[in-house]
Amino acid sequence: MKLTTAFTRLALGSAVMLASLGPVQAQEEDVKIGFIVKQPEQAWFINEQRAATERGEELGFDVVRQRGRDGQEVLSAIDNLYAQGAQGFVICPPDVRLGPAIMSRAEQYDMKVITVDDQFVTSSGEPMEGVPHLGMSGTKIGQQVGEAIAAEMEARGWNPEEVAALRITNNELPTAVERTDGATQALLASGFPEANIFDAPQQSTDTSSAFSAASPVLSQRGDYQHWIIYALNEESVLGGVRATEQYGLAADDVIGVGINGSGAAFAEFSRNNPTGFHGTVAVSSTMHGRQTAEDLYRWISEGQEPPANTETSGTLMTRDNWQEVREELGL
Ligand code: FCA
Repeated sequence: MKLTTAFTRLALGSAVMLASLGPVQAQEEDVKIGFIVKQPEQAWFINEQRAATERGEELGFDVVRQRGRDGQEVLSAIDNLYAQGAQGFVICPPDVRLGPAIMSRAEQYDMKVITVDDQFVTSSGEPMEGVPHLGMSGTKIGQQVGEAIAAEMEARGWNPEEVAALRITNNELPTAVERTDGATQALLASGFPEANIFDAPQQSTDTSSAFSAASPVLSQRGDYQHWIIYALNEESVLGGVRATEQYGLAADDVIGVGINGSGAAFAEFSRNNPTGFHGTVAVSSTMHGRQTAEDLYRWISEGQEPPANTETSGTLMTRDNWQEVREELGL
């Protein structure tokens, strides 16, 4: 294993050398693709990669699952894929601004690329044209989050003037901005006061970074007893909910609604005592994994170009219906 890695490193050391080696191409009919994700430990991505692999088994192509937590890891994953004879990869990048660098490496190797979940941006921050993308329709799904929170506030008889919103943000990621903006729009439309919305910017899109971002905001705004929480995903909302627990707020005083509908939410709904995590807008990570893998396979094997942009929708999942929705979305 070590030897292979060393050889790979050596062989892939320079582009010039590669050009003279020629592409390591597999037989036409042997399709192998990579599936690279930014957070391989997150339930969403575990499911997405698994679904891609299963689609490969059904249609007869190989899927190599890889992690790319930063630019360096992504580039070595691509080198590695090339060395294995892969003809392309699906990727959810750790930073969407890496798009141009990732594409230039892929083009060197003549590999086809599809982005999933997080779309590449150009150096001026525009979505990168020419790379097919499949992701959730962030604004709409965000609006569903805002509507679900507003409905639950009303059900609990809360006066919006006395409620604070913890908005966990990630401004580097356009889909995250769309989602939290969508939720904000829906809340404002329901009569929620803008002045009661407090930002907690997170460093990365996971529970621990959301927890760290949320804690200081809660202590700075100690005068509010009721809190609503939203973010780009349920992992981050859970970080916020855990912060309210640590701060000493009761579950009844908190309404958190996430996005994804993956293992993290199922674990929360399965607890005996409800927490402040009220619900999540579930999107089919299974479909994201299967569809992008299949699209790439057909592109490689049949020359059929995937749609430029596919937007997926979501369904609200709460403690009451999560098992049905899970089944419906094949999660
Ligand atoms: C982003 C988030 C993930 C998931 C995905 C669809 O990548 O970080 O949790 O929501 O979009």
